[in-house]
Amino acid sequence: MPETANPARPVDLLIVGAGFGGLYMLLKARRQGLAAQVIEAAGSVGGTWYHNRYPGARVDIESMEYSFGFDEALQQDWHWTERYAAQPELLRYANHVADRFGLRDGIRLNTRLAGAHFDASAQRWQAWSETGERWSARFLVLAAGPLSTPNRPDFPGLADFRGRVLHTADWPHEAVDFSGQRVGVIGTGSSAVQAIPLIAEQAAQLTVFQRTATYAVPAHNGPLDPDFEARIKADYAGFRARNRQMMGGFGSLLPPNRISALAVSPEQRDAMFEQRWRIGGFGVLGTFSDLIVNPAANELAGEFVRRKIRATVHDPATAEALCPRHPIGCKRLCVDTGYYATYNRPNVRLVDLAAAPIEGFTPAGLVAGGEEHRFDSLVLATGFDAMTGTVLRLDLRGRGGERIQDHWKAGPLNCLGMAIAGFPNLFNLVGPGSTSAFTNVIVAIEHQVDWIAGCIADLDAQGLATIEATPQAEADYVAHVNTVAARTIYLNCNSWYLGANIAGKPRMFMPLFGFPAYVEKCAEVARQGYTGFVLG
Ligand code: N01
Repeated sequence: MPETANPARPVDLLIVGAGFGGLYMLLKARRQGLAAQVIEAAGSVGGTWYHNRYPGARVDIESMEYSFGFDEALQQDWHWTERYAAQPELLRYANHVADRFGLRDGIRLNTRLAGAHFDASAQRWQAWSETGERWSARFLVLAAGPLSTPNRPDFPGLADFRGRVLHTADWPHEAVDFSGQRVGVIGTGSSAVQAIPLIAEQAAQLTVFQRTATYAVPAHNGPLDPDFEARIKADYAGFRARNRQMMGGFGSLLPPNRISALAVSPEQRDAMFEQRWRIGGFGVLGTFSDLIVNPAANELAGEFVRRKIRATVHDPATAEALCPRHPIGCKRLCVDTGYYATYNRPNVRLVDLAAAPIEGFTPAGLVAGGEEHRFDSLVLATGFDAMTGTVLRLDLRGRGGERIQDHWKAGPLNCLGMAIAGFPNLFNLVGPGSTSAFTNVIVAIEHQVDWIAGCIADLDAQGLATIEATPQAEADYVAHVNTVAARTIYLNCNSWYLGANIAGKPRMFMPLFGFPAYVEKCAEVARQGYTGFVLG
């Protein structure tokens, strides 16, 4: 810990990050009479929706679901303009929440946490920022987001490229104008799928560099239907409660799906896929009960989407290159507006890196498969060092000075997707082991924040100072996450869920599938007096 002249400010909770997680944690802590401080590296609240400003950035869960449910007046008063809200509206919503609940005076902006050490004698976290502020906190809540450290692959020669380089997750605040430009996009995940159709409309020429083809289902976005809004608002609490019973914490309005894809005729199957395709969004993956657990059923869904791609994309070679071969849903499904059709434009070209890998950059562009591709601007849509990247950049040390980098050497060990053995009184919000990646993340955040607040209240009621997961509980929990994943198709491809998108990252399946069972598990641990934890 660096020596600074600044005295450490004592707080009950130091909360890192002012996205949806940090905002709700601050509100909850204050309502419980705790002194809490949020620190945020960015210049405003909003987290993900502050940084990800690329063209087309919007949520892929319906706005009426992707919003806080903890306050009836908030959810009644707020009006979303579109079925899937765009980034500016989501950022306005985060700011509205900060203002409505008077949170701003508890948030220190432009303040990046540098490190935190657990002081076992004082039973407190001693934390400091890159700008020298210090805090002494009973509890440390990391709410920095599972997708907050952009992945910038180490392409040979990239520094030689003379054009502009942008990253979707770190997009400039001023408008970027691609008019008349030749643009290259590397990556075809969710960010790229949203950005590509809009960049293609503006740029003179767009070249997309694809390493793995992606499955995208239509969003059918549009203005929010006022009748639908009124219907939801007539019983918003009931709607939220029904969504919490769903595997992903959303989607309770979709038609029931209790049958196997293998139990119906091909004609019936296609009709049912088609029905979901017309509704749009992630519901396509829930057309049948077994698409995520049975590879044969999954293959039928994958083939349905491949047929859609072939029917949409005119050039047969491009269509074939766009057809994914891994199980659908194994990498996060993308929700699109005109993604595949964009490849019919005369100014768009797809380069299949599987056939022609990137060899290196030149001042004018990049060389792939022996051909030089020239462009004025390059967009890296290469994703994130997900779930661990942000935490592993900290100087975080637990009991006995153990470094998080050592504790997580073989992968991000955790208990209940929140706690880490040897790191008492630390809660990692929507991190490894949580259901965040498979859940409407706001629902996941609300659940974890409520659990953490309840845990602190229980400790305070009993006059206890610390809570710490045991190494055994941690090992058991990580085994549980992996056992659940092994019953699904999620281990059958290279995804960021597995850490497989980052060279050298330990391969460990990080998110837990199944929100309702997770909620029940957390509740049971608390009910039984925090089994798997040592209270001190
Ligand atoms: O990132 P990604 P993202 N050379 O990791 C490619 C959420 N999100 O920012 O598949 C060449 O999905 C990589 O290729 P491959 C959502 O949870 C939500 O798009 O690894 N290519 C892939 O094509 C999502 O899952 C929303 O072979 C390289 C792409 O870059 C998560 O964020 C919108 C490469 C990265 O795709 C991440 O999405 C956006 C290399 N060295 C994001 N390295 C919505 O709510 C990587 N790639 C709508």
